Amino acid sequence: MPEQSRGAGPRPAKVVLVGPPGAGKTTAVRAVSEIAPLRTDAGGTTVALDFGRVTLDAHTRVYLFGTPGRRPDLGAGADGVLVVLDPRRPDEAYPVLDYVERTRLPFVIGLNLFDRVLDRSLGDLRWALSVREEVPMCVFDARAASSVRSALRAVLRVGTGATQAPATLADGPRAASTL
Ligand SMILES: Nc1nc2c(ncn2[C@@H]2O[C@H](COP(=O)(O)OP(=O)(O)OP(=O)(O)O)[C@@H](O)[C@H]2O)c(=O)[nH]1
Ligand SMILES: [Mg+2]
Repeated sequence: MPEQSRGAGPRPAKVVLVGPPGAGKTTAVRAVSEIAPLRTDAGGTTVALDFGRVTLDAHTRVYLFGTPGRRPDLGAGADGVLVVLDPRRPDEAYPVLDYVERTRLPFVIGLNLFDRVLDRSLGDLRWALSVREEVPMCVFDARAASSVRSALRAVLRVGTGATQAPATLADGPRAASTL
């Protein structure tokens, strides 16, 4: 980015959170955002978009858009997508995974632990979700800012790897984010 090389501040990135209703998208945006998140919930579910912002480091400021689980819409593109899933309910993930695959945007699957431990291996979950080996999966806690930040870093690594060097995709994000 030209602005970055001129030292004009952090590079803006756009990450969209998608996932079934109740998976933890709004929780994650609220946990990590440096600005008061726009509240668009009604009756416990998001009806418009969550919006937040987080500065990951001196070079990267992420604008977050949490889509309503009942009406996912990636709008005008993104640098990457975090698919937030409840690992106890893999069946609910199929429509959203299908949707994200079709956008061809880089994405990472974030399994929100809901205070639990995984009761099956990531390999089993990958199989249950029918997710390709190339797609990074990470376990995270939607209520913990540091955990959400790690998941966002994984998303941006995939975005960079997908557009610049396939080797990065294979060696970097998967190894770093797969627990
Ligand atoms: N205990 C616990 N509760 C959580 C966690 N993550 C989310 N929740 C709760 O689960 C409920 C749903 O979370 P939301 O973040 O609103 O889910 P969402 O993905 O935004 O759902 P929609 O807007 O309907 O698509 C809320 O009551 C959260 O407080 C978690 O890690 N642990
Ligand atoms: Mg929500």
